[in-house]
Amino acid sequence: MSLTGRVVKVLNQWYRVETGEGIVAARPRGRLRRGDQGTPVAGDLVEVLPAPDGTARIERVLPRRNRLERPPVANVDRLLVVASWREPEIVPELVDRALVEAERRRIPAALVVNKLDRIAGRPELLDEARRFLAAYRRAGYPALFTSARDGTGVEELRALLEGGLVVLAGASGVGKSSLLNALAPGARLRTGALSRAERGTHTTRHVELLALPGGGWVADTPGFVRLDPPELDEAGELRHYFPEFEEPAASCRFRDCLHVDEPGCAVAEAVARGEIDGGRYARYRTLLQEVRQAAERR
Ligand SMILES: Nc1nc2c(ncn2[C@@H]2O[C@H](COP(=O)(O)OP(=O)(O)O)[C@@H](O)[C@H]2O)c(=O)[nH]1
Ligand SMILES: [Mg+2]
Ligand SMILES: [Zn+2]
Repeated sequence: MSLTGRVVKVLNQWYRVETGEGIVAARPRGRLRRGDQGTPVAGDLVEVLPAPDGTARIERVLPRRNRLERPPVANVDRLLVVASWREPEIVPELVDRALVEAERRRIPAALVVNKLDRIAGRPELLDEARRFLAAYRRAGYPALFTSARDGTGVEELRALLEGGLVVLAGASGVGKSSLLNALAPGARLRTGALSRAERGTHTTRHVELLALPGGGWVADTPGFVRLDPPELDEAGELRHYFPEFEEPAASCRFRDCLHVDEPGCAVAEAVARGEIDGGRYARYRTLLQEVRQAAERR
């Protein structure tokens, strides 16, 4: 009799599947590897058939709600973009690129600026960081400060991650593993120095989901070090991945307005009035150009 479970770890050809009756080591049956969904990835819901030797065979990968490519994780409930304001210094472009990735894959996202303790005593930096977070809140993203060091915001973050499958993304050194250790004290993830997974080059398929104490799963990832523009089929798609543009865009003079220099652009007007954050808008324009240039090269 087959069971349904979730792939929580992928290592070479073996998959660890949490079935509700415990975790089994499973391998896909041969045909599946060329099947519609391709090979299973972490987060996949699968049907497994237990074998007499205690292992199991993956019979079928259930349809995916969504899928991230890097890291390969399916059925993601939230992409948590983690940054720090200092040490390392914030890179807004990375934040926006990660959010664009979430939007195009229809994954709800949220933003954390960690290491609050580093700037808490410096009003000018704190102000800047507050304004930065506020822009994302206005765009509709939950956005909060945390400090993995002193615990600020960790309970709020826990509430935000409730129950689902969360993928953390962010540059190396911002405190992803530290935050996970604060959320799941049993996890004892390596922090500080680059972990082996971060240095390795053959680790793209090696993803592990950690169980959160209150339920749910989280994937600590080697970080989004990618600065390349998203590979969109069409550059015009990009405007749909900045949620704060949506409402004003309905009033643009041209229906296919890209919100760059078109006359009667209601998005540009909203930026001029301060209703849309100027930094986000500027980064949209830069990213749009990059996406266009990348499309021309292809
Ligand atoms: N001051 C301070 N340091 C932190 C905080 N979170 C993490 N760190 C430190 O930043 C470094 C990188 O953290 P780590 O969790 O490995 O980052 P990751 O690469 O994103 O997983 C480590 O030395 C941590 O101790 C924080 O909230 N405040
Ligand atoms: Mg880490
Ligand atoms: Zn427009």
